[in-house]
Amino acid sequence: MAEAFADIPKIQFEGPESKNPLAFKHYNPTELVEGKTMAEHLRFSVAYWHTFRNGCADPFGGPTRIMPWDDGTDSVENAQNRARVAFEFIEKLGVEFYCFHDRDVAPEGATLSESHANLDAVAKVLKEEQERTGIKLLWGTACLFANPRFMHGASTSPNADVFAFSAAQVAKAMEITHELGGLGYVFWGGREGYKSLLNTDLGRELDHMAKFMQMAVDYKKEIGFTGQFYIEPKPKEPTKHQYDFDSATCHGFLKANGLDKDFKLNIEANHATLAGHTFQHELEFAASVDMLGSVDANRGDSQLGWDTDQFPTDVYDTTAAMLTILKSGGLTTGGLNFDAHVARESVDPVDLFYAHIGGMDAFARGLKAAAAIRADGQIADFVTERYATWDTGIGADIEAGKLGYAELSKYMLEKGESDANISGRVEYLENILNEFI
Ligand code: XUL
Ligand code: CO
Repeated sequence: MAEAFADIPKIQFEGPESKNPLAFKHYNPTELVEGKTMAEHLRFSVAYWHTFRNGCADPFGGPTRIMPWDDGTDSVENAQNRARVAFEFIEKLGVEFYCFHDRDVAPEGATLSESHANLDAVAKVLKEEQERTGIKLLWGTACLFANPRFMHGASTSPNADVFAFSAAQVAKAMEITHELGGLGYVFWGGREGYKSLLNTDLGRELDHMAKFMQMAVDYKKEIGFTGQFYIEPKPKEPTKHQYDFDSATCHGFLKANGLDKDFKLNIEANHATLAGHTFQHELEFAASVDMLGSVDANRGDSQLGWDTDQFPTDVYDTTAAMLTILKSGGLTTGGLNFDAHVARESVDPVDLFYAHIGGMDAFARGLKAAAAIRADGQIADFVTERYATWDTGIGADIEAGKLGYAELSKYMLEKGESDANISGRVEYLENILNEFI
């Protein structure tokens, strides 16, 4: 097969002084940071759907991207060829992982069994390419949102047959993920939500979603798949309200249904901002309940307010994210998956390289800055000091569960007034952060 990116060399680290746009300035895969290589920390992944299936159509116009390797048909042969091109790209970029939905790697057939057969035929090529290159599958997932059958939802559809279809589709996607040695499997609730409460039995839909997840956990055991399950929170889009609104909502849902030990969260930056949170807030909450699993690395646009899925280039954001990731012990089964697409006007194949290089360098800078902030220790020391009243005396006794309202009333009535508060020093801390960026 002729190379699709013949005139593009393998991307190398050339350092901050380099002016070569096809080189890394900060991402040096073998450089050690806090005792691990950058590659081990960052675990980058290419998202198949955006990088190889998204022609960048928008509500006002059709696709613009130039993809000379794609014959524009829905044939299995085209899908297999595209898979080979994808691996050529990922290999040249020097990324270790990729992620896919069943329907972006292989065309949907006229029947479910035809779709299964198409997926098998493409998975065969994916496996060959994984073996040839050493590139690994970070996670697989199923597309339960594009086909009109999912117009009311998948597991939360009012149509029980659609629930059954979704289960069959996820079962197959999970089998293929297992077959390809996938490290995880993601549930993003596509159309699991509602457009109008006038036609929705919300409680019943949530029960159905819980049943669906329980069946997935059972099936995982049945087929011997040991990868990590993730839920990917998102508050809205395509529906008005998505049931997996944010990290806290997903945690509550999983906990309420006894599923919290079976899932971690896949936090997406742009989904966080759609929920009215920062990216770091979502990571920090997930970490606080031991559910920080993986990351869909992208960014939104503060002026647009929808899921623009842009490549991450904001070093403040990547620094904040890496601070939380390092603090929580790092990514283990998960990675930084670029769930991002090039701008509609960035039409050339080479733009795919610029986009990913930029994202990788932005996270490498974030990693270095976060490690330097941690080594400096001023911010962490400040936080420790801020909570010092909990380390001894009354605070330690409350944390240990030794006291109740009666004892605390007695304590405070005797004391008369609480000790003075100390300053939160927000600007002082922001200034320290800026020293490292
Ligand atoms: C949608 C989204 C998905 C998931 C996988 O907003 O982020 O691509 O990451 O289904
Ligand atoms: Co995503």
